Amino acid sequence: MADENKINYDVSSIQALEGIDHVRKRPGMYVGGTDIKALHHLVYEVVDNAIDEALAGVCDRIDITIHPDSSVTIEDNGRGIPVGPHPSKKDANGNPMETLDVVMTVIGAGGKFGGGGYKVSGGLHGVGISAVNALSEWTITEVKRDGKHWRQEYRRGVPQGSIKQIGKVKDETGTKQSFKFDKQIFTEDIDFRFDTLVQRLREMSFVTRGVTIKFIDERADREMTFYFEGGITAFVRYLNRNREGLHPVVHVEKEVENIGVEAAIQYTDSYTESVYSFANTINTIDGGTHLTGLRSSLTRVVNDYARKNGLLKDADPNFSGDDTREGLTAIVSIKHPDPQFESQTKVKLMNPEVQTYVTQVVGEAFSTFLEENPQAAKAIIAKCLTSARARDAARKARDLVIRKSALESLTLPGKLADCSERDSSKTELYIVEGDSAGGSAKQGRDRHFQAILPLRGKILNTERARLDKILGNNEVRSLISALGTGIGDNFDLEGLRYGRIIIMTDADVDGSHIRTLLLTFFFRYMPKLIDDGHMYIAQPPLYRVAYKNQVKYAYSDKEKDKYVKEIGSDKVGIQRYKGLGEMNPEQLWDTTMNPTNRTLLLVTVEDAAEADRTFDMLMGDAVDPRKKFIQTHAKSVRNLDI
Ligand code: 0RA
Repeated sequence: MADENKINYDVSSIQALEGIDHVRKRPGMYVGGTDIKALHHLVYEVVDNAIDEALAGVCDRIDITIHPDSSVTIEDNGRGIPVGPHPSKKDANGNPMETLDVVMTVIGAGGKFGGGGYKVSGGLHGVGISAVNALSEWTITEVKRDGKHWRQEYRRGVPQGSIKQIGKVKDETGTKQSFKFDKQIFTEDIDFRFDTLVQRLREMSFVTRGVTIKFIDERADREMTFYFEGGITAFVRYLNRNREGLHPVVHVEKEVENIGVEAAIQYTDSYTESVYSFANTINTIDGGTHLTGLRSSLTRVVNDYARKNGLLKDADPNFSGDDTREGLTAIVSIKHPDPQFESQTKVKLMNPEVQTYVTQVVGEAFSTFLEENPQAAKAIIAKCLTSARARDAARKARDLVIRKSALESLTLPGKLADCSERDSSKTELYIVEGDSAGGSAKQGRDRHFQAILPLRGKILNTERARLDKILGNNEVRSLISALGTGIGDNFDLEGLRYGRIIIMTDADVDGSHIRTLLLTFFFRYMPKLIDDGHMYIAQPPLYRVAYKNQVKYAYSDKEKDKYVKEIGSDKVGIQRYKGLGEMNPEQLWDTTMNPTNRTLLLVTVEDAAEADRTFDMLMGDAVDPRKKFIQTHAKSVRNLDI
């Protein structure tokens, strides 16, 4: 009997160690890899657990701090991770394992036991804080619970001795988790990005009402606090801060069959749709049943109202979904005890009942709003009418352009310096800002497979303009005919003439603006190019560090400092490249275009919502936030991951 137990005991602790080992060997299975996205995942995992406490109504503060050494502390005032002997898990000696150690080290045990309620951590990510612990060089966990203050330390997932009481507390409770990501795992030169975390934390606080999230970045001495009394209504106001609302935000919140449904809706004067969906505070970027429910109910309600009030005549067709979504800003946020997602990474909600409930709740609230606010209803429907007409006009204009560009594709744009290779899997198109850089690129390139298209000035501001206008723009037209794919609904990847499309702009404010404009254009009208991995951003060096006949190019300040140190600061000549135009053709080839030396940044729509909002901010009417954004980003352009 005793022997039998002994075997079981060993199994428990060995399981923990094997689990940790497995996470460290296969981080991809737990946090999606070892890239910058995976790195941020570590923070989200712990924050998700704290958010769960907030959703359970037992936590209203979460403080996140990035320290100068890039270790992170996440502190909440939730119930605290349970402390004391675990009811079933035993250690190698047959003694019960410490519960805190179980939560922190047993993979898959990190979740909360029983309890019901809404969860983020159990729902989507669910890898548990043990995975974060396993991928950290060290972790320090402090818990305040039952009047006691506890502390435990881990190294690469392994507990360092037993948990210690380090003090007493009055009635405070909570968890404080500090960890330093392990450079043995995250071997790339990556670090947390303030803006990425801000984005996520802001969203979480919008959809978790009543929680104050404070984010401190000690690396750069900046901090932000998020608290939105108004919840998602405030979220909509925030998204519309540069737009004109046609009516006050419509808000509805209801619980149906234990599922929380909340939506906030406002039509604006803009031409874009900004609709975001959340399930248990997770931004479901691929939408799902909650989003479908929201959209279909709005289209139905608007059509019903327009018919009933004679705003659509018998002869008029119904508004299409697109017509009723132009200028729409809306959030739908659901809280579900058992959310089903399409897969771990593709964030799409699948629960079918959610669509029914959202359609019901939103439909009822929005039709009541229209009935009670005829002025607003009129404005919304007028907007839908204009957009239906514009869409019609745009379709005609587009057909015309497409017919024309079929002819034009025989006559490629004059400023395109094409390559001789015809196999598109081997060819590259450099889109270059300005004529002088374009000249250097034309001379420096390998004309066998590299084509150059210089663009003059800034292309049209695509966010504010309609498709028909955009298509009329000369710069955009030459871009479209050079690519050969067509555009919008008529986009056809088959026609693509270049396997790689590389945006090459200066590393300054103007350059970053032009790059964003181009990305907006591709994001909105040729998203498949991004999805299929055809879009790249060239990485020209920032410095030339020279000593005698030794020359090195540095792509970051850090790298420049390294070279200067290697050679000796008194001897080197440093040239800072302010623009591509300062490089001669040979230098441009060596540093930025030669496939054997260059680095290209693949453009991925990792987070379409983030990209979209970045574009919104950059393209909106308000100049101030735009300036600020470009300036704070000008330096970190190399890390651009939209
Ligand atoms: C397990 C069980 C319970 C809470 C937690 C874990 C918990 C984990 C984290 C991670 C960060 N902050 C956290 N706060 C709580 C439930 C505790 C109970 O039922 O009292």
